[in-house]
Amino acid sequence: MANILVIDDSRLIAHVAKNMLTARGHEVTVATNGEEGLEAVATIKPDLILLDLIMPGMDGYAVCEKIKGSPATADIPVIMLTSKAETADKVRGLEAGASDYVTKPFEEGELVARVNTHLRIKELYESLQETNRQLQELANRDGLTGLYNHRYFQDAMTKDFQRAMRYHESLSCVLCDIDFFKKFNDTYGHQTGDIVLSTLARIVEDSLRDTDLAARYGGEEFALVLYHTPAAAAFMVAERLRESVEQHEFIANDLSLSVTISVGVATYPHPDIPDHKTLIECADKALYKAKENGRNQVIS
Ligand code: GH3
Ligand code: MG
Ligand code: MG
Ligand code: MG
Repeated sequence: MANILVIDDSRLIAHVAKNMLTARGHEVTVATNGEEGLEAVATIKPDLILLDLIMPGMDGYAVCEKIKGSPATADIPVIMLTSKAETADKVRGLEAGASDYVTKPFEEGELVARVNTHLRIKELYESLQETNRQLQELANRDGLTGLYNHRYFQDAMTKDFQRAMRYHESLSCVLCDIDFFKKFNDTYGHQTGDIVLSTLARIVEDSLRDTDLAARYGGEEFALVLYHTPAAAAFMVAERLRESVEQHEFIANDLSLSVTISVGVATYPHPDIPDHKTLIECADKALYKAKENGRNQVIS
């Protein structure tokens, strides 16, 4: 079941709460002052905290503010334990970030019901966060190849260029374009073209370090961002990729097919490259030259 932390200076109260919740299958840890409570929060990362407000030393308000103030623990629901039914205490506790309160002495049914309610809310919240993460990831990806999409690439470039400038790091942009792909589609069909595109995406990924970024820049164009990579090293990565593609046997509909790519490389720092847009433009110009020079080659 759930991992619950009870923080109360009264051992009797803590014991009663522990018994009630253990009987319902929960795992319960007890801390008898604020400091000990915060330590337990950090080490056991409980699913829920029952927190006494009036304690000697660090009181419940201060403990609650600490828990809510740290991103690592802010989402753990806190239920206050208030001995007085005084509204002002409850309001202050809720304002400190508590989700709810239980008045002492406990009525077992109420304690258990409130605990379970907040565990359910937490679970729901976590599943929403997970869905949100998955949606975000999906929104960043290209459907056919699974690589990052154009928008994500542009956003990453904007940020990465800023960082490269600030920390004086080198940053390379590589643009690849399949040669005569229109003719390829016309000859073998669009579906076969799609198979080539997804296979090419895997070759591109395999040619990169985990930290680098690969995106589908356009229809049959791929973009790579190489971090901490000066021009000569970027040229080598691009040349190795060009060679891998040239040597790869693409299998589609029992046919063994081959394609080649032309590649343009640009690297920051460079006197003519003041921003990320120019970096991409330079890579694009280099790619254009590679096409003009006869394709299946890298120009930087
Ligand atoms: P070049 O060597 O100059 O790049 O010639 P190209 O034919 O590759 O260039 P062009 O830009 O004229 O054509 C790109 C082609 O890429 C057009 C289109 O049929 C194909 N293409 C773009 N997106 C997709 C896609 O998602 N799937 C498939 N199968 N083909 C695509
Ligand atoms: Mg107390
Ligand atoms: Mg193109
Ligand atoms: Mg092309």
